[in-house]
Amino acid sequence: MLLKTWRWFGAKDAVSLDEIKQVGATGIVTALHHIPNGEIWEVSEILKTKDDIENHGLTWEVVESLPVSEGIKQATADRERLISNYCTSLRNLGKCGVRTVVYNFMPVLDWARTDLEYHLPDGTETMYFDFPTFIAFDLFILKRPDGESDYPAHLVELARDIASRMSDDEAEKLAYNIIIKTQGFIDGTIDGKTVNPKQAFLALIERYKQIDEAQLRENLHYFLGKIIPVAEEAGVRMCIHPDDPPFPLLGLPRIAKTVEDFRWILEAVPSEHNGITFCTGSLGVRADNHLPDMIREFGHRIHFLHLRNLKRSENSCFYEAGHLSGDLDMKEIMKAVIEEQIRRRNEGREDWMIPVRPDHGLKLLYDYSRNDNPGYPLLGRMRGLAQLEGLAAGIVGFME
Ligand code: DNO
Repeated sequence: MLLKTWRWFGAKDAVSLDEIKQVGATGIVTALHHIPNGEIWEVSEILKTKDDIENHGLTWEVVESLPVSEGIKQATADRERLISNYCTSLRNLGKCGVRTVVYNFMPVLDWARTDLEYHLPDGTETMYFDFPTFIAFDLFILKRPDGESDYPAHLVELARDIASRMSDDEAEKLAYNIIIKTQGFIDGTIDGKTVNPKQAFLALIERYKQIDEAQLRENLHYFLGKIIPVAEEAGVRMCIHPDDPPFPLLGLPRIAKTVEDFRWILEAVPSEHNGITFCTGSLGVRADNHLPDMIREFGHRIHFLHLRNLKRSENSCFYEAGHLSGDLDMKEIMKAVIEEQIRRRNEGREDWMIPVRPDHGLKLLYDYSRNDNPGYPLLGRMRGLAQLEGLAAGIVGFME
């Protein structure tokens, strides 16, 4: 009852396709990471990756991600060219039979964590987002001008105190983790090759001075208006990834974080091809996002699932917990997913199985001697996948 997938970062990934087969996944989630953002994914390049995957007895289920260039998010003069390239890539993916495509519309920064090596009492390691520490990075390390008014006053005071106690090395490490380490490998706007990354990052943020939530929504609407008809023709399902974390950072607008946001996105272009990547770990940071209800409401437009758990604490802080521990009720989430799949199957929908990947994982055992990307340890994800598979099997068993 689960279409089990696994994120693979291509030839550079320390986990090989042969190994992925052993963890029990049948589908691959990947992207053409070697092609710079904004350029066309040619059929020949898509086929190279697809053939490689299929030669290992696996299928390329999902593209994560076909990145949306900053020029599209900001609606610069270059936007038409960038959208036209995006549409060509979608047509090419459709021709090659790769039919589910993830993207996000987060300005400048994709996901954010402040500690990539947070130790849990059982000896495993995970990632932490500490909001005051993030604010310390923004206001006192990056020194973004006029940033204080973007955060509640009591958090700014906490941040000031954190910054005053941080050594230069700690401050540099924090900036490196936020700007580069968590971004480079997922095709973020800044990677290890950028000269003076802090300055480049500030310059990018500065470009959003005139862009508030309403304007960013308009830019997303424009983008969807152009690409969804192409996705329909190409037989490709688009699925937007939620903001992670689901609230504004760095004074930048974020528009994919709440039930209202997703209602707006789905209604903006009412097509099955305009869908969602339902990421429980992103959405679940907000206690006001009731995830099983959201699955029931948006189910027919959910084309991809990222399942993971987290533990929240005060001041909007959280860490990533094991897949079945933490504050999210994974069994209710899984039950809602299975019910949606059954509903689809009864309707005769060909895509009744929603690809699911264990999103992130705890670092454990042999993972410590490996060098996997942050959040993507081999064994931790394998344990997550096994837990999710067992949970699904149990739920289905009780339904029959
Ligand atoms: C991080 C990921 C995100 C995600 C993108 C999708 O681990 O969940 O980087 O891939 O936001 O576009």
